[in-house]
Amino acid sequence: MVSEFRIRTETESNMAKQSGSNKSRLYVPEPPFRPGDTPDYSHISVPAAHSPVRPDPLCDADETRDHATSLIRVMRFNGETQGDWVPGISPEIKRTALRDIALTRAMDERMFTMQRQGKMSFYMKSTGEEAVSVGHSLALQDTDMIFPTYRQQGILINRGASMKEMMCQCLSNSGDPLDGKSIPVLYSFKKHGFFSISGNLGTQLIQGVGWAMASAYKNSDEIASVFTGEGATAEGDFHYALNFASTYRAPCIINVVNNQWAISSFQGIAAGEGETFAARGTGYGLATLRVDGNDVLAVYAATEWAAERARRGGGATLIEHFTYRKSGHSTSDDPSKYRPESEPDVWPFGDPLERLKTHLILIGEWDEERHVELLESCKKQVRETYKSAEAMGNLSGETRVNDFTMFEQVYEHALPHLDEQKRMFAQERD
Ligand SMILES: Cc1ncc(C[n+]2csc(CCOP(=O)(O)OP(=O)(O)O)c2C)c(N)n1
Repeated sequence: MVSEFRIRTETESNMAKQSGSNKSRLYVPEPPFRPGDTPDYSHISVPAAHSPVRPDPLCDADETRDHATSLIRVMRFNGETQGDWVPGISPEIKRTALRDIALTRAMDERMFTMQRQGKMSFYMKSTGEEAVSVGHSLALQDTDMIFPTYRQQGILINRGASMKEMMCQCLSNSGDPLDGKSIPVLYSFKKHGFFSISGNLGTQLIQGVGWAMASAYKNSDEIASVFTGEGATAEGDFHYALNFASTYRAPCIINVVNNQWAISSFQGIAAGEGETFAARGTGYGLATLRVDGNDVLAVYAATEWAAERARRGGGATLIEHFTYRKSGHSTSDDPSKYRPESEPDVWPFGDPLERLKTHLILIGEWDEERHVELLESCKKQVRETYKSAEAMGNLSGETRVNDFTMFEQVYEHALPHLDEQKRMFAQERD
């Protein structure tokens, strides 16, 4: 079954018409819109917040086949909730989600601006897709292990990681908890169950599934949650991970964050034009869910289902979070070169912060005044934290980094060639 929410391009149907020529032709997918085009997503049918039925979390994986091609939604655009995926969470938790999305966004904004001012070398925002990490994190236990990509800073915010330490790493200064061993944004927070982010895409997939297998071997009830962008599903690592997760019923959740773009390559380049990314899981016999990633309550509900399944011995679930990357890929990217500038504004699933705010106001648990105060307090917190982080140095000024840490902490025992390099380095410094 082909999803009604997939994005089929003009080129694809033209190619299909030409197939009568009996000659093979190389097909290179093209995104539906390029700079200068007026993006029009009216062909994507956005379902009212109806949801496919919520099966028992221990159902046969086969019962989730249709979930791989439909879309779990809880919140309608007018803020009403409906369907059997509505999570039973308190207004307090919903307000926590609102705050964490707003805080993540405020931090991203500030750090992007500071990179532009030369205070740090690099930064990556998660604007538009914050509900995926925040909603997901809220539905897990703190002891569950996260194997993230570089766009799940919302999980660190939700788990209460030190924003100052995150900022110090980005500033490459003396407060960097990793002593300069990882670049900005590629965080590692052992105490928050947040595995070291790798610059090499996809490595975390097999590591996360392996961790989950070990957890099951030890009869622990801790599960792993593994993330990838849709672009990196084109890598072998993704398929190895699915194969192992299915074979050994590893207690994990494999999250594909489909934000439509992998730098300048649209999702069709990772074979997103045909079947959904969720349907990759079906092929491996995994339970699969596809969720509106801009609907934080739907993300929460899907995660809660998959976590229960994993914890109770039902094995792994693949969740596709259908969302949109509003900002550039990173500070090194210029999205106006490959997509219309208005595309983020016309994306038909709205903005996650606005959608949750509308819902909370509708149920009488929020108002415009409190919302303005929230945004202001997030900005203030970020501003003040940044100030104290920058007091420990930045890239354009005195960083006060202890450069000798580059020789430490990687190997358990000293190595002669590193000792020699350290000695030469010290001589040059004198
Ligand atoms: C093995 C590997 N190949 C290529 C790259 C370069 N690269 C870094 S991010 C990226 C795009 C990834 O897109 P996606 O997986 O969709 O995640 P997103 O950035 O959209 O969150 C690419 C190609 C890399 N870092 N590692």
